[in-house]
Amino acid sequence: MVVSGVAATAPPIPPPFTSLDVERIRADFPILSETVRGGRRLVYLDNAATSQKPRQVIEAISRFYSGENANIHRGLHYLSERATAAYDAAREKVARFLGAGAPSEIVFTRGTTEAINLVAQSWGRSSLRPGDEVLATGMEHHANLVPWQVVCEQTGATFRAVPITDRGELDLEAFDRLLSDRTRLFAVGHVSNALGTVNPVRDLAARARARGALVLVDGAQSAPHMAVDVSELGCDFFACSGHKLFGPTGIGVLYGRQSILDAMPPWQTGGDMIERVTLERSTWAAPPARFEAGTPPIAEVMGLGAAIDYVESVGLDAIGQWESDLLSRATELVGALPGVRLVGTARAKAAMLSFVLDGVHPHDVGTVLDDEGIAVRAGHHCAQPVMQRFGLPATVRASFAFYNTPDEIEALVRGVERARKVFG
Ligand code: 7TS
Repeated sequence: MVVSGVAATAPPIPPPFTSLDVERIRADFPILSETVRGGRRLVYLDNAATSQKPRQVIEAISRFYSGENANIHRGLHYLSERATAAYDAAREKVARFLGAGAPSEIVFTRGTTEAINLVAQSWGRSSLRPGDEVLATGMEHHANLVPWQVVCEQTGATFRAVPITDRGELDLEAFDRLLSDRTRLFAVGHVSNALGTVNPVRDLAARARARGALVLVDGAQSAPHMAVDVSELGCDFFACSGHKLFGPTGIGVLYGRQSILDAMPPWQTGGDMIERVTLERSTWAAPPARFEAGTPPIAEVMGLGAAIDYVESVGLDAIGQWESDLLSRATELVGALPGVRLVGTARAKAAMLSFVLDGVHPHDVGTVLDDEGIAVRAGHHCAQPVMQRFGLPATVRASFAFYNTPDEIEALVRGVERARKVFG
């Protein structure tokens, strides 16, 4: 097979992909058969920003609003009881999906960002002191940096970050140097959204916990692509977002080790999170209710449950294998294009490709690709320290999901070639 537009020096096409019935899977995602930009077939390669939704998720939300809508934990009426049972069942499903010890270790949040802010403002604000340190890394999304900087300012603790190497891996020697008995919490992304690096979190967590630090893993970019087991990772907190996991926006998850959640004060207060309220004082419900003040995003929780069912029906092993094949092919073909420099060449990578094209601004590459119906993200990816580390204003990022195909990678390759011809 010849890929049109690819230089004659392009490497040979690798052997056929592992089997995944990708056409059947794609048929479940209505948006993937949409056309954009005047009739172009949509090539959706912006999955790290948000993933598309299968009809099973869309229908679960629609079914809830059409026939089951009621508030939870309040009414004794039929619909409320059913909604409450379904909400609790979804929490059990998430607990199982992430390998938590019990559903009470799962707090529903609006997303990864809110989950991390919850830990920073509840645990961090109540227990950090001057002299304490919070250690993050130089490859974190702003959501796993800024909340720690803020709580360090509020408490007088010190914020530090593990530097990254030229390949986009964590500098493990620096990690060992920075980790100390003063480190109270280590906050690390499982997968970098700007570089694709998969961090060795199990090993890092063991080292951090051995020094007495808590470990928070930002799993926004890992949960959609690989099997996660928080007990195996050995972390104390794990955060992820429903909308990157083929579920709806507005719902995310915080896993917290039970004994730690039990000792944490509330962050937001109001209905549903109390044990008893008098006009003089109030006491708090046990977790997870303590951290879910107000009416939660009930329909979104139903959608998240359906998304987990869907992902499990495809199988995370099959997903991982398919995406690894996509990544290999994209790396070979895009990496071989004249003028392309890949940013982030870690030995362990998830299925995304960050790159720059010599002499062409990433936004211009994004615009040319968009003209062809190809959706990528061009920018700093909410990871400005990563851009600073590599001396770049931005990169182009193509991020894949299990419904992407080898044909779509070839479309990406043709699009980048065109950008070079137009602007180069
Ligand atoms: N952490 C990581 C590693 C992320 O990639 C993101 C979002 C977040 C946290 C925040 O997630 P949220 O659901 O609370 O917004 N990442 C991206 C991205 O790469 N492009 O758009 C959003």
